[in-house]
Amino acid sequence: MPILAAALLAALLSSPAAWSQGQPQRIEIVAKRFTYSPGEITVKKGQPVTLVLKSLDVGHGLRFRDFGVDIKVKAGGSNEVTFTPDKTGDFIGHCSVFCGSGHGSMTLIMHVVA
Ligand SMILES: [Cu+2]
Repeated sequence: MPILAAALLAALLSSPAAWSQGQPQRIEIVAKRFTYSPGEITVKKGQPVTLVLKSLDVGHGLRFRDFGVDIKVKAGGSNEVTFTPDKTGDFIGHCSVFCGSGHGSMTLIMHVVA
């Protein structure tokens, strides 16, 4: 039954579980004065992750010094970066574009788990 076997293989390869293994985990983060939503994310060490940052108002950024990550978005725009966390722990990301009075306290927590 070669045709049945081929169909079975095709179904397996196109299943979401098989597909997701080769793809970076994708996390959308919405920024607006002076918060991120969600305010906390969890990623896995050694697994590529794509952070998609969108701004609902002015220009914002998101920087994780520990991972050399710095995404910047223009007002109302979006941008993304892909990286692979190489250590576990809790890391605080800061807004990297001055956006007003609450800019200094605009943070996002990233948990990197094993
Ligand atoms: Cu800011």
